[in-house]
Parts: sequence; structure tokens; C-alpha cells
Amino acid sequence: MITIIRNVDVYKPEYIGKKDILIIGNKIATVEDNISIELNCDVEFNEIDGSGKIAVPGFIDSHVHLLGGGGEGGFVTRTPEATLSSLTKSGVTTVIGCLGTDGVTRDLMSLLAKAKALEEEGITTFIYAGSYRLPLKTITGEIMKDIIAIDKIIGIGEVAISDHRSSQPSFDEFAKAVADARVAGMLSGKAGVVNVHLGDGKRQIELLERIVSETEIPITQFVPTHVNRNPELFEKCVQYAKKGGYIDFTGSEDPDYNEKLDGEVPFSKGLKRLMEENVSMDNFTLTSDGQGSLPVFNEKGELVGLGVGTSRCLIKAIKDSVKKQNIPLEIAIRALTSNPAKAFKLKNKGKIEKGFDADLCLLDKNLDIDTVLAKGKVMVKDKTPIVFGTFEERY
Ligand code: FWO
Ligand code: ZN
Repeated sequence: MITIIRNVDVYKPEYIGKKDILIIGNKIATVEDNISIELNCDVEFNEIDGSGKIAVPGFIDSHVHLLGGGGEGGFVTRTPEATLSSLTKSGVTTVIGCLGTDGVTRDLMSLLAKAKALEEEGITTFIYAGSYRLPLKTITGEIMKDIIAIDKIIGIGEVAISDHRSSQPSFDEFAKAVADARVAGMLSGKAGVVNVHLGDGKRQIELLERIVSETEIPITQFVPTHVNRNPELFEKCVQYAKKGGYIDFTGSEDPDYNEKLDGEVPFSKGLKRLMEENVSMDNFTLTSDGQGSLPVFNEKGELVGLGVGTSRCLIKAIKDSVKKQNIPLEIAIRALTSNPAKAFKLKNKGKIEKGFDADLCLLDKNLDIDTVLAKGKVMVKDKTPIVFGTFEERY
């Protein structure tokens, strides 16, 4: 299959002007002015008019409960698993799947199977070994073997700290798990990243700061998530990011409501703050916590509310950044493209560049998602999914 996307405003993430994008198979062949090719052979050719549209790299959502999550209110609160089109219509072309609170009724073999299914259905998938709790659940019985032997396992997470639902990990057991992930990553050419779930607890990121200050493990070994869940934690994480650490924001479908409800810092305001503090523009990412439960607990630890994360929050955060905070699109979009690709060492992902995977989103002038290509195949056209998972309802 050969595709040319014509006359489109290209954000690599950096803006490079109106270009044609030539896609051959699942790769971006080149990005140039006025591409012309002559075909006198039997090959499928697709031309997409990109006039009036913006091309950005396909979104990398590096924290999605692909199997579903939840359960904090008992069995009836276990959330449903992800579907292909729920991801692609939100612009997501690469996901990293995780287990959360419930690593007992959800297991890693099922998570791996789900990731393989989504890969076959058309997007790129990876997973973390483990769940909230230490000692970590694994497939092979050992963290290092999981990361070295299983291609889709690129790290561990979401390991919970400072949360009443964590396993209350000691410094030593946490440091050991991080060390195993790091060395296994080195031995297998992967990031070996530790995705750390930050709760609302008062110890905040103490465990991370202790590892960084008391061991040889570099700060870039971690991607702490939910950094924006309350203002006090966010302040700590701004300082942590200034020391070179990655920080991951959790999006929200209604950031203004959540800000009023419990002080959650909207991504758009958080990014503005990082820019004011001269934090490296490589060090922030944005994820959806898709299919994860979004429980609200009162001060007694009682469950008083429950929602489910969706990838729809991602483009909402980008639009708010551009429209409400006047942040350039080429900066905001890094959170979903080149930055997670760098943090998680995802080769050929996160950029519109020659040789990279043909994962792209075409946005309209209102920054709504219009067309999505994953591995060179059109998955969403005119804002409507045209490729579905095996058992999905067609639109
Ligand atoms: C966050 C996933 C939380 C699951 O703290 O961590 O619960 O296992 O499905 N979600 N526990 C949501 C807040 C950031 C709003 C998870 C959830
Ligand atoms: Zn979490």
C-alpha cells in the first residue's frame, strides 16, 4: 500500500510547514514539498487531501488498563476492557498496558494476550510487568526474565506508592524491583522503566527521591504518573522534573470540574507551569489511565465516587493547552509523541520523520481528530472509525 497525504501542516512535533507525506507500507518514506510518483504496477495507492488539516504523530498513551481495572468497590466495579476503536478514535496508535489495584483477578498472561490482540487489530502495543503491588506479578516468575524474554514487556508498573491501596513497599523491596527492571532493560535494549503510581498519601515521592539520592540508579529510570492529582503533589513533582525526572500527567474529560472537585491540576495549567520553571520540554508526558477506575475516596478512605478513564481526555488536554493557555501546539503535542517515545525508548515512534512508523493523526483547524493512520493503515476517517476490533459493534 502506498499513501500520499498532500499539502498538510506538519508538526513533527516541530512545525515544518505545509508538506506532502509519502507512506510506503507501514513506514513514513519521506516528508517533502510536492511529491510526485509514477506507478505503472499493480499496487494499492491512496491519496489523502491534507489541505486545511494538521498532521501530528500518532498518540502514545503509555498508561492504559487494556484489560480493564477497578474493583475498589467490589466485583461490580471492575471496569470493562479497552476496544480498538475506543483507542484509535482518540488518536491513540501506541499503548502501554498495565494492571492496577487488582492484580489478582486480572493477570499478566491475559494482559499480554489482550496486547497481542490489539497489535493484530492494527495498533502498536507494549505492557508493563506487575501491578500496584510488590512483590511484582510476573509471567516467567522473575522480573528480569519477563523483560528480557517477552518482547512486549518494556518495564514494570504501575507500582503504587503513597497510597492506601499500595502494598506499602519498603525502600529495599522497591529499590530491588527498580534495579531488576533497569538491568533487565539494559540487557534487552529496552527502557526497563518503572511506571510509578503516585497516590494522595503524605509521603508523596519520598521513595523516588531516596532511590535517586541513596543509590546509583538515575532519575530517568522512573515515570511517576498522576503527578497532577493534587496541587501539593504537583509542586513536589515540578521540583523533581527540574532535577531531570520525567513526570506523567493523567488527563481528565472535565479538567475544570476535577480542579474544583479536588484540586486536580489540569494538564494545560501544569504544562504552563513547567514552561515557566524552565523544565526540559522532553520531560513531560500525558496519559489517559484509560479503562482504569477513577475512584474518589473520602478522608476515611471510603469510596464515594467512581468513574472510568478514557483516551478522549488526551486531545481535550492538547486543545486546552493551545486555546486556553496559548501553549504552541508543537510543545503540547510532545506529551503524547516524542516525549513518551524517548522516555520508554520506543524505536521509530513519536515523530513524523523519514523511517519512522506511519502512525499519524490529522487534526482539523479546531484541533479535533479527523483521520488516524496506524502502521500505514487508515483506522479513522472523517472522525469515524473504519477499522474495528473482532467483536466490536460497527458504527
Ligand atoms: C487512579 C487505576 C487512582 C485501577 O488513583 O490508579 O485510582 O486499578 O483501575 N487510577 N486504581 C485515578 C486517579 C488518578 C484519578 C488508578 C485504578
Ligand atoms: Zn494509577
